[in-house]
Amino acid sequence: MDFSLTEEHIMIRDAARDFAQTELLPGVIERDNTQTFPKELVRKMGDLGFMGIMVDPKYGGSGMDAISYVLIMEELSKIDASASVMVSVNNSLVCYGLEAFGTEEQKQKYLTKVATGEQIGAFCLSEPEAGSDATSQKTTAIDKGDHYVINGTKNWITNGGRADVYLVIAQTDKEKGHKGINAFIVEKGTPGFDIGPKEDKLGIRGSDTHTLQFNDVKVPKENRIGEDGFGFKFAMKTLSGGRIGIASQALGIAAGAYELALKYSKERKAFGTEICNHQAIAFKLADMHTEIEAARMLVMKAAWDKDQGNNYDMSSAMAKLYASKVAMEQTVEAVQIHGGNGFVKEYHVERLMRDAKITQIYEGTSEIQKIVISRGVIRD
Ligand code: COS
Repeated sequence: MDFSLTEEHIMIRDAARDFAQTELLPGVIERDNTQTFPKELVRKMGDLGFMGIMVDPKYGGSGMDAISYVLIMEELSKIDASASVMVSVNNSLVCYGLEAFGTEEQKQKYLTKVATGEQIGAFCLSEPEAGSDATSQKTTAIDKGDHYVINGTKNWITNGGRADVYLVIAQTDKEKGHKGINAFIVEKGTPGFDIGPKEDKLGIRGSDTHTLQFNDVKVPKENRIGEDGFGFKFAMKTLSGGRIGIASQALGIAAGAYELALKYSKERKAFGTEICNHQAIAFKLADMHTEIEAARMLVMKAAWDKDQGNNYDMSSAMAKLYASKVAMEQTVEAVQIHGGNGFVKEYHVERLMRDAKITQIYEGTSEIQKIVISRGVIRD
């Protein structure tokens, strides 16, 4: 068993670290305050190949592996989890969904643009009454021969206002249950497709989250992904990879907070010495380091499974469940180590603590991950 990274992986990780330090760190507090993220920064991430990391270069991607993907995600998330969620959704949900299941025409028309970051993608599964219970889709897509007509509402959509290409899950045949669900590519600006106001969120405030309305939206039949009725499986398969992305985001948030806390504890003095010399703090650092390393192992294992062509439903669920728990717990500890300064925005750890919470919720709550894991355990 070899735990070392290749030279190429180290180069990729260092490039992401450098980008995060030089381009994302300046302005991250302001972006969090104002709930904004400039297009220019998205374009720079596209130029570096971060928007289509695992996509085949023939479709404009970087042709890297899943290990590279999680290394990039970890480094971006240490500094700005709003940037990394855009990267995660674009890569694991939109690019992967199109590349793995789209037709050649769909790949040429949409993937080539989304993989370079020229266009941005969004993944639209959640609804007011279908978040965890994803088979209960109320959005309908009625078959009208050469096109479908979509009606309904989608909620909490990452990149909701910014995206150009939306992958939308909807129910075509209610009688067939989840086997009557389809996935469609919907372009921004299609008549009847309206973007609601931006959500005012606890964390990842730089990323834009919206409700979307579909009122008699006509979508050509060639924009359906896969066979009729493939939509639910499409969502599940795609989300398995998405969970690797969010797990690596959670890992990065935890690691970023830990690195700040470690540095602070070596500088801040109390009772005549740097606070890291007090066992109360030193033991916190020991626990943080151990927990984060354990999370990293699970994240890497899930990415490795994907690269090997193994099934990664279980390993991605375990990685997300554990890494998001570590992110939540260890960012709280990082705030504690910072004391009063931890409560102040300029020290960054309070933002990381707020950002951590969503990793236990989106792309399947922790409770959903336990359903996936327990079913796998019992089945195997
Ligand atoms: N890959 C392929 N197919 C899958 C799958 C996967 N990872 N997971 C489930 N399926 C298939 C099942 O095999 C089943 O198909 P068959 O009837 O042909 O066997 C079908 O999907 C329905 O699965 P199941 O009966 O397990 O559905 P449930 O309603 O019990 O739901 C969970 C399963 C809970 C796992 C699913 O609804 C889920 O993941 N929910 C969370 C969704 C989510 O992440 N929401 C956040 C939105 S994105 S921010």
